[in-house]
Amino acid sequence: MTNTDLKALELLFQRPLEPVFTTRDQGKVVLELPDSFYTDRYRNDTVAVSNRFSQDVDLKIPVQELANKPNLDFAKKLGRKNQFSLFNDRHREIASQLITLFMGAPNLKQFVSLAAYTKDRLNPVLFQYAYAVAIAHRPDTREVPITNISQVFPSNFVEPSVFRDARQEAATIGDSGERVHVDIPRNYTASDREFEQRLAYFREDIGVNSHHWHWHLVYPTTGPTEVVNKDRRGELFYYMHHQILARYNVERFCNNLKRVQPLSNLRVEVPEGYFPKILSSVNNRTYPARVSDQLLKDVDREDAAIEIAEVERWRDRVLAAIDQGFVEDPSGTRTPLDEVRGIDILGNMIEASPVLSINSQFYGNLHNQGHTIISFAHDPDARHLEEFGVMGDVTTAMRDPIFYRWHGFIDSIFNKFKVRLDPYNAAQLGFDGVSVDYVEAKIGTSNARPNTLITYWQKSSADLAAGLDFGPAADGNIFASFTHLQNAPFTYTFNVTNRGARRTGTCRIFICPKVDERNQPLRLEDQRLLAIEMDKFTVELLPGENTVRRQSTESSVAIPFERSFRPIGAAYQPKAADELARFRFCGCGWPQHLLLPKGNAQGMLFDLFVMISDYSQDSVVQPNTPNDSCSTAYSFCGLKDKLYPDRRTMGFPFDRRLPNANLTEMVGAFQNMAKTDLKIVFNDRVVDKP
Ligand code: CUO
Repeated sequence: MTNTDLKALELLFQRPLEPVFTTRDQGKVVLELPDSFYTDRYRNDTVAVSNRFSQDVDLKIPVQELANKPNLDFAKKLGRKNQFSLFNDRHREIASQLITLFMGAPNLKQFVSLAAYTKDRLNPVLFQYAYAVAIAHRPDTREVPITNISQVFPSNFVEPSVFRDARQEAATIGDSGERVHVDIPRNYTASDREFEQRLAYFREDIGVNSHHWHWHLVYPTTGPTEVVNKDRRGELFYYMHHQILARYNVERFCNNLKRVQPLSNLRVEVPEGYFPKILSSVNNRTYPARVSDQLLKDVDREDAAIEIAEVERWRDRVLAAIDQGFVEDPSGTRTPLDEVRGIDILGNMIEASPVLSINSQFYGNLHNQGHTIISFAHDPDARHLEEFGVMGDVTTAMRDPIFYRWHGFIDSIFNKFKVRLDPYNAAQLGFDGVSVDYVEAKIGTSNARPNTLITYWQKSSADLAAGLDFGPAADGNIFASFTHLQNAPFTYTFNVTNRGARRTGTCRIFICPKVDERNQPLRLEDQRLLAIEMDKFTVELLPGENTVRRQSTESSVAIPFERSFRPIGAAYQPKAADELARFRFCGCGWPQHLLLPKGNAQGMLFDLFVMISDYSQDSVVQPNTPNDSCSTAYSFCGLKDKLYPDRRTMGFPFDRRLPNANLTEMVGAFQNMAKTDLKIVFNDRVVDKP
C-alpha cells in the first residue's frame, strides 16, 4: 500500500457531510477527482470547484477513474437527509449490499475510487457505516485506522450548544494552539426529579457509546458471509450485552437504585421517558424524545412496519425452543441446544442475523424489532413526520434508560437457557494441584490500603474537528472537554502454589457485588448474574510458589482513553512501522475509565474473585493469520481474524449455576479459587486529566 492510498482512505472518514472534493486534514490535503465523479450539482463547475479547493494544499491525491460505475439505485430508498438504522430491515439490506460492493473492489486504488465516487451519492451515515465495515474487513486495509464515530459524527454524542461555541472559537481564533477547550455540560438531559438521571454519567458516556457502535461494526448481522460469520458471534452478542447489563445493574446499586426491570411486557406504559437533547447531523434536528408513561404501539410506516403481536409470537417460539431443548430449521431438522453450541445458536437467532439464524422465518427478528418498536413510540405511524429516537441507532441507544430494560429482557431469555443446563461440576471447575493462597488489589501509592479502590470524576478532552462539517473549525483542532467517571489504576497480586510440574493456567478475575441497593446480602445465584468480568489472561506456573502481578490497565476487557479518542490528521500519525501497527483498527473495548463501578462514599462492598483454570481445557488452536497487535480487549470484542481465544463458554464460571450454596463455600471447596472483600470508594471531586 502506498502512503497516498492510506491517506486517501483516512480522509474519507473526515467531514462526512461535505462533498468529497473539499479539503481535509486541516485544509492541507485534497482528493483530485475525475470529472465524472462530481455530482450533478457541481458537474458544470468542476474546474472552478477543484481550483478553489486546491489552493494552499500540501498534497493532492489523484483518484483513479472507476472501471465500472456502480448502479446505486438499491440505496436510493434511503435519502441523504434520513436517519439510518441498523435495526431497520430495509436499511440493513441496503447496508449489506453496499458492504458487498465495497468488499468486492478488486484492488486498493479501485476501492479508494469506489468510496470517493459513492460518498456524495449516498446517505452519509449509511456510507460511513458500510465504509468502516469494509475497512475493518478487507485484507488490504489492515493498516487503516478507523476514526472513532464520536469524532466523525460528534453531534450524536454531545450537547449541541457546544458546536456553536466550537465554531465561534475556530472562526475567531485562527491558530489552533491558542483555542480554548469548549465545555460539554454534565447532567444536561434531566433534573434530579428523575431518578434515572443518577445513571446519566454511565448511559451518556462517550466511551460507552462508541464502544457499542464499534462492537456492532465488528459484528454486523448482514453482509457477505465472510464478514458476518465470525467465530462464536452469537454467543458474543449475548455475552457483551450481558456484561453491559451486569455493569449497569451494579452501577444502579451504587446509586441506590434497584435492578433494571426487564421489559417483558410491551403492552403496558413505559414509565421511563427520555429527552436526548442531541442533534442528528444528517438533518440538523434533535432526536425525538419519549415522554414518561408512553404506551408502545404497532409501527406502521413506510420505512418500517412491525406489530407487537409479531414480536410476541417470536418471543414465544424462542422460549418454546429453549424449553424443548432444540431448534428447528425450515426443513424441520432439529439441532439440540447443548451446553457448547446452544448459546451461540440462540444469540444469532434472537439478535437476529438473517444470514446466521437457524430459521429467521420462524424465530423472527426479536431483539432488532424491539429496538424498532421502542424507537418509534413517539410517532408509530409517521403522522408527525418524525424519525426514530435514540434506540434506533447503535451510536446512541445506550443513552436511553429503556435500552437496559429491553436488553434486560433479551438477557433474561438467554439466562433461561443457561439455567436449564446442569450446574458446573468439580471436574469442570477444579484444577488439581493448583491453589490460590492470597489475592489482593491495591492502588499504586505505597501507603494505599489493600482492597480499597478509588473512583472520582475526571475532566478530559477529545478533538472533534474531523466531524465538524462546513465550518472553519474543520481547519484546526477543536477540543471539547467533558467530565467522566475515572478510577485510580491498581495492581492485582496473587500467590499461587503449584504442587506439580510446570503448567499453564488461565487467570479469571471478576468482581461480584455483595449487597443490593438496600444493603441486603445477595444470594450466589444473584451474584453470578451480576458478576463483572475484570480481566482474563494466561499464567505460566512454575513448581512451588508463584506470585502473579497484573495491572488494572492491562485488562482484557478495556481499552485506554487515548485509543477511544485518538486525534485525527497527519501530525498525529506515528511514523515508525511498529507504532503505526499499534495505531490500527483497535477502537473496540470497554472504556478503561469505567472499568470499575462508581462505588459510593462509604465504600461499596464487593467480592474480588479469582480463579485459575486448567489451560488444557481452555486453549484454542488458532488459524495461521497474522497477529493483530491491537486486539487487546478480546473479552468483549474477540480477536481480529482469529477464533475466540478461550474454549470455555463466555462468562465461565458464572454463566451457569454453581454447585455451592454461596461464594465462600465455593472458594472453600476449590483450591484454585480465592476471594477477598473489596471496597470501592467514590470521591466526589473533579480532577483534570494530567
Ligand atoms: Cu447492541 Cu440492542 O444490540 O443494541
